[in-house]
Amino acid sequence: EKDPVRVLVTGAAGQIGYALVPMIARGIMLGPDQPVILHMLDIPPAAEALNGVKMELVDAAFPLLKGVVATTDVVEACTGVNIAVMVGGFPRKEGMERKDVMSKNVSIYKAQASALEKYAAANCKVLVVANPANTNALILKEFAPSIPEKNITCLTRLDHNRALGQISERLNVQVSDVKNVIIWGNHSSSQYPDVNHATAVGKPVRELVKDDEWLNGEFITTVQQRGAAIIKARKFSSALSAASSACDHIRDWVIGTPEGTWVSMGVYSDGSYNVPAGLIYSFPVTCKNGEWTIVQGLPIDEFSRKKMDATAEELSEEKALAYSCLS
Ligand code: NAX
Repeated sequence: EKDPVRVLVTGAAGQIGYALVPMIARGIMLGPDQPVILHMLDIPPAAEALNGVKMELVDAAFPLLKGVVATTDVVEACTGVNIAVMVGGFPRKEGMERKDVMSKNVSIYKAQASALEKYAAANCKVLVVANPANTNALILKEFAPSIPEKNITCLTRLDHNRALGQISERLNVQVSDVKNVIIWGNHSSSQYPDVNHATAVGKPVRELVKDDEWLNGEFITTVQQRGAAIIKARKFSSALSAASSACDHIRDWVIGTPEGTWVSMGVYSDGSYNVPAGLIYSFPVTCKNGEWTIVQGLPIDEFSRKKMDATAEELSEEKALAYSCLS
């Protein structure tokens, strides 16, 4: 039997946490033959709820689950973890300024970066889910300088999967037959869902849909606004789809993407596609041997260029705002 992998979930008493931890314990993130030890972190007001989640994990008797650490102590939570899924954060409340929310998250991510840097296992892979996801990941990277920048990512796989879902519904094909959509940029409504290189049942999506107006308009806004549509319908924000997409993100990163298929991940920009270096920006990536690589050489038309630049611009502003909270 394989040695267990230690997986940290922060914000584990929250909505996404509640959907995510059973998926991890069932092998959906790391595979059906990979034992896991779950580390769950939340803050003291949620300690009792967190303990309730731990009780349910025990009650579910997951064969792959070899241990559960449920704690409000960041050091205990981070110690020895191989994978860290950062779901905990400070949500925007009504009437709050953007800067105040940013400031709260900057201090959370700064502190958790230091704990991961000191106590996580070497080569720990980090996925930031909590919003503002790209900028939280950037702060985490800045304050954990000994963690390789390639190990720090943020979640845009939910947006990617939403785009696959929309194309599948529109064409009435299986979602598994749609591939190679791209989410460029920020996990926010400025993101650019791009189908120019996407295929369905092996044919270009643009040729099959035969409606550029829809693809350049309603399709894009539907994907961008999907989070808000879920809140309107459910009165809570996306949770099961976010948890499932977080598992997809880590699984593909660790196990690899299938030949000929790419996925979207928020990663540290090296300047590919003229995206400013030094931002955490969502790109198309392939993964192999536990490492992601940005897909190179895709032709970018003028429509795409504008949208890719606009979302980069927003990320640069967020970065500046985050830095202003540090001083
Ligand atoms: P919840 O409010 O249900 O849960 C968040 C949990 O984090 C709470 O239990 C809270 O006590 C905990 N927490 C707060 N500060 C913490 C800290 N310093 N350390 C550890 N835990 C802490 O939110 P939920 O619906 O689970 O969403 C979690 C985060 O995911 C939010 O920031 C949300 O905006 C973000 N999302 C990101 C998505 C993405 O695709 N990147 C999509 C879904 C989601 O909206």
